[in-house]
Amino acid sequence: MRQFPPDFLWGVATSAFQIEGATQTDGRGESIWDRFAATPGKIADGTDGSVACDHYNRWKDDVETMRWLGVKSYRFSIAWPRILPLGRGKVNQAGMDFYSRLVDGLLTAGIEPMVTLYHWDLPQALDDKGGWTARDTVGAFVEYADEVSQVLGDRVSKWITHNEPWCISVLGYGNGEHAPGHKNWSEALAAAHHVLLSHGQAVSVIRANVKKAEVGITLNLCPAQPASPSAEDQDACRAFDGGFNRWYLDPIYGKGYPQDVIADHVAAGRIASEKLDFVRPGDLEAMAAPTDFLGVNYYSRGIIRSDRIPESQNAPRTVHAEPEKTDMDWEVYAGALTDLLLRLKKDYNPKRIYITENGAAYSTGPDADGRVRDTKRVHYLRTHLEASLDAIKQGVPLAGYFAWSLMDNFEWAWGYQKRFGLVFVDYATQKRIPKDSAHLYRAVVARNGLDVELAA
Ligand code: IFM
Repeated sequence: MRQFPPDFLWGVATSAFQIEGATQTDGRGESIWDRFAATPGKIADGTDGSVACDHYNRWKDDVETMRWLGVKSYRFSIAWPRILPLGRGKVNQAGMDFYSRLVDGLLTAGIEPMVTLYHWDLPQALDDKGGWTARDTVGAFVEYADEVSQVLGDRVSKWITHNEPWCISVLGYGNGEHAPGHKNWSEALAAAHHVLLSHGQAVSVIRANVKKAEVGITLNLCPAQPASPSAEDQDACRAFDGGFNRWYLDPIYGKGYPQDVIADHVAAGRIASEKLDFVRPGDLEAMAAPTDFLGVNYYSRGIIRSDRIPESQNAPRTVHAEPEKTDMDWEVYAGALTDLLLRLKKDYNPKRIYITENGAAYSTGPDADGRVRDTKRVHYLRTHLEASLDAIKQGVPLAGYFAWSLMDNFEWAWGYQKRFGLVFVDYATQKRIPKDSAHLYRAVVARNGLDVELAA
């Protein structure tokens, strides 16, 4: 019997910019992703988020799809520029009303809302003043969190401050693949610090506005394994894990920034000295505000090979990637999810964990009979759910799983080329078609377990 605990929270996840469209409707302000997507060459297929899945207008149908799926919860994000078009100041009532209606619609359908406050769409007006590299943005975020939680807090108890600080800082400010597209490592570190600080400061503000608040943050984590037992590979693996995982986990759980990674940054010339000049007295304590859960986004593992020595001088590889890769070129390897969850319990002991994202990009579309046979996603889903169950059986306080994503959507710098949805979206007609993976997920949720079969 491969059953999940009785109160396991089954959900699906999306984010505002990836699905809503209507970027110029009802007083919404410009976001860094509108500006970035409008810059030639930034989005692989030259598209933008102006229509996306037209969820702003079709949200009722999308809630119906979720009701059909049987999920108990829906994780979505609020577009900051809909609430505060200039980042701070006067609230745009029409924007707030949209989310208020969505929350009511979900509750009527028996689906619990889980709100992410920041999933990357920073108001452009704040970027004009330095974005996340500016300490002022911390205060702006806390004001925004206050406004939203005051209004929705009577109906929403689960709050995620930020989605994936690594992506916000490294992709946004370090390598420039995401908005706002800067390429400066010291900016990336300052941005990460301000994101984590704003998280810590927002926690108490949300708690003050929400009676039974459950507050957390979502990190994208990538478990790493050295490609061989060589000292070089082991050190490269330490550094990768440090920069990707520990840099965010350690401060949130009160351990401060990892010293070994600070030394790596200095050695690489990313910062001038080990004194992080963006850290002020009290910051580390604020960032470590106790939370109710950790949100984990897991997609794949890293097999780490040192680039410090030539391949011929390194030890032969002993860890090899599985042949199956998703359309993102990410290895399909579910075992690392169990390992990751066990490690989180051992090293950080979060009260609760939700897998707030997990999924796979495959471009499978409808066959002639209209059915979307996304067998590879079905396999991905099954194996990762097995891996989640393994972790629960070994004592990890995993309380829920949110499939990424409810439907195909705007995959950032890739545009609409990568499809992560359980539901297929025909962008020309906005028709939604549940894929085989949606049928599987529906069966799993209904049974609260994995002993389910799909019709051939
Ligand atoms: O689509 C993204 C999402 O916005 C954040 N986590 C990873 C997903 C897939 O790349």
